[in-house]
Amino acid sequence: MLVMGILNVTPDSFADGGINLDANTAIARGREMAAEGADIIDVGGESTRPGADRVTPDEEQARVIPVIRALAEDGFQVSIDTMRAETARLAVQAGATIVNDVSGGAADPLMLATVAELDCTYILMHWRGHSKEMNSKAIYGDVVVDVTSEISMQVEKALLAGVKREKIVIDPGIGFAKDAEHNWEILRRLDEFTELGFPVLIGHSRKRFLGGAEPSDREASTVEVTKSLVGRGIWGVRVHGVKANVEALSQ
Ligand code: PMM
Repeated sequence: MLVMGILNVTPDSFADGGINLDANTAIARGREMAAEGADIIDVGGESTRPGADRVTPDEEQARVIPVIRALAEDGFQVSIDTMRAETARLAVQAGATIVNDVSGGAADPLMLATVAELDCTYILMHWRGHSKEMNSKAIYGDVVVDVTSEISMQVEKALLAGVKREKIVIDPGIGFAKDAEHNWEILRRLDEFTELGFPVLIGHSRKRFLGGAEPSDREASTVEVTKSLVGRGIWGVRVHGVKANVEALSQ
């Protein structure tokens, strides 16, 4: 299972408090995560925590591009966590090889065609709306049936736009328009996601459904969930605490 280290270059990410806002601090943390065993460094400049405001494209790009360039020059595999086609393009030009789009192509009408043109790996996450509105959209019949079918619809759109099937990774979007019970149900029934035939990424790290008042209280439960994914055909996990999760996977 691959470990993707989260490098949020934001002042307001819910789980790491924006400690990486300065480019040099972020680059140093990215190098540290690689040394701890991260296979991919996921660089993001816009917080997607529930209720967060959007940042402008200029601000997002100013945050992430120097960090991506430095880490890619070091030879690390870098992904760009963005919903914007233009940010994705600049990131890939700066050396990123993966576009991680939490909106699965739904936020920016140019995203899927841009990814097709860039010919990079595309992480297509399940999403129902921006941070301000997503909590009100956590309404499902059967959450796994609904989420897998909505992912499949976005996959179809990606393929129609020219994204190659073998470039697509899917992600159920833990915590995005989902309440705690929805997240646990998804984690119990992951085989229904792997059966879709794409690599599956899981981003559970330090999220609210794990319990605990503060994100830092959720590290032990994050590691427990990571361990529970072993042997279930999962492609990768997206985590803040690279060292603890890598250690857990090597036991
Ligand atoms: N979660 C967040 C941000 N980006 N990307 C993917 N593919 N999957 C996720 O679950 C995901 C993501 C929000 O968490 P953060 O604020 O800790 O980065």
